[in-house]
Amino acid sequence: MLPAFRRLMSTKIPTHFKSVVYSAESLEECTSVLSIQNYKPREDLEKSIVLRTLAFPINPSDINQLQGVYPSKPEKTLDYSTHEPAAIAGNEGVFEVMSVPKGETSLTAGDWVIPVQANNGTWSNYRVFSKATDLIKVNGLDLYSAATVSVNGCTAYQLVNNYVAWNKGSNEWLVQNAGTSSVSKIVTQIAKAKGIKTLSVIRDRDNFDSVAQVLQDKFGATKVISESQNNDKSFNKETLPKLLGPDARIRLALNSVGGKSSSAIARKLEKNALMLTYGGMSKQPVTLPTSLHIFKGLTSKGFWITENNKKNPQEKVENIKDFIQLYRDGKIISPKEEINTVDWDVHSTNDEQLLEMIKNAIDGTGKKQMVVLKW
Ligand code: COO
Ligand code: NAP
Repeated sequence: MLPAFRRLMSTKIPTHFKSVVYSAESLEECTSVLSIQNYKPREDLEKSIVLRTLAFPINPSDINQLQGVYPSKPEKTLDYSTHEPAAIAGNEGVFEVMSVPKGETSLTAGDWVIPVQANNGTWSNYRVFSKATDLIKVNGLDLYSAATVSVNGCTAYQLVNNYVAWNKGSNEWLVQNAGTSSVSKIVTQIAKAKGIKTLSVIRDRDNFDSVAQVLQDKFGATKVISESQNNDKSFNKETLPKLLGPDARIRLALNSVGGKSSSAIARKLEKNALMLTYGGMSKQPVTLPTSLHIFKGLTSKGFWITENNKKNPQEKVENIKDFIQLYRDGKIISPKEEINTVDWDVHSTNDEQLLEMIKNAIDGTGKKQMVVLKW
């Protein structure tokens, strides 16, 4: 951290900030609600924790907020030189501490931090916090892990750890759909570190074999199957037991897709097991076979990290500590290669270019999109 600290000694505290803001929402064209605002922060910067942004990902929930289909909403204010009350977009990102008020000893210039809670607005070059307890240090992670640990890292950590009392050394499995997602890749690595096997379902594709190979070799997925295999009852009866091996128990299903895919992963569970739904990428309702409820005692529950963090912020602090240790131990790798980065050069990117970049990133498909600020 020393070089960052030295650099910051010569960095001037800014007088104006630049943020990506929105006043209204739009389901049809969510990028149309965004604008770039330059404004003088209303806080007394001498008495505040001033942060500069290093990177922020664009998550499905950030898009949901702009679409107006997300129940957790930031407060809108007139603080950003807008005519209508507005909020800064984005819910996570990694920041570097530039300065702290006199007497603040828990943070030092150069520390890397993330906000404890969502809705703080992260799509901005600088942010200001009044309390160090609203921030968590993430020193020790690389840029890409630090920028995504808050939402996807903690989600994966809690999905694996909080619901099933796993028996280490047994042939115990979790099944998950959207096996290529950022969350699923972290789930896979955390599960592997705990000795839990993962059956990852991914959508059919021409390069299925190579994608499955990467999920197995790089992230440690135990087996990868396609959605057509997931939905094929004879595959489930004949092939799957051979893939799983003797005395296998599939104890947990993690659903972030919905529709038919959710029925098919639920059908693989043992009796009295649990399916957690944490996303709905297909935008189809979660459908579950009646018999699973009546005859197999299935429990279907929702999972929302935002709500969990509100109820128990200390748990997030603990999760991050463990996550950093797993990263240090090489059990979780950087998602760098899985991310499409977009550079925001704070010295040369103009407002029009920045807005265009952000809009393109929101519309981007394939890899996770992340904006990286070049200072
Ligand atoms: C969304 C969602 C997960 C909400 O899903 P729901 O199934 O609850 O959505 P509705 O029942 O309100 O859907 C009604 C209607 O709107 C339906 O169309 P019809 O079947 O033709 O009636 C939907 O397809 C459509 N709809 C719903 N959301 C959208 C939409 N059309 C276009 N765009 C959107 N967004 O399904 C969703 O956006 N899913 C993908 C992203 C996702 O998984 N979000 C989970 C957020 S939780 C999270 O990430 C937490 C992070 C901390 C919002
Ligand atoms: P991501 O890295 O962007 O990955 C998106 C995933 O969704 C990919 O696996 C992609 O599969 C799949 N997908 C895209 N469109 C799909 C469709 N129409 N049908 C089926 N699958 C589709 O996403 P992420 O950031 O990891 O987030 C994954 C999910 O977790 C999202 O639903 C997000 O909202 C949710 N989430 C929820 C919480 C919570 O607390 N509830 C927290 C974090 C994330 P392909 O490779 O086949 O394109």
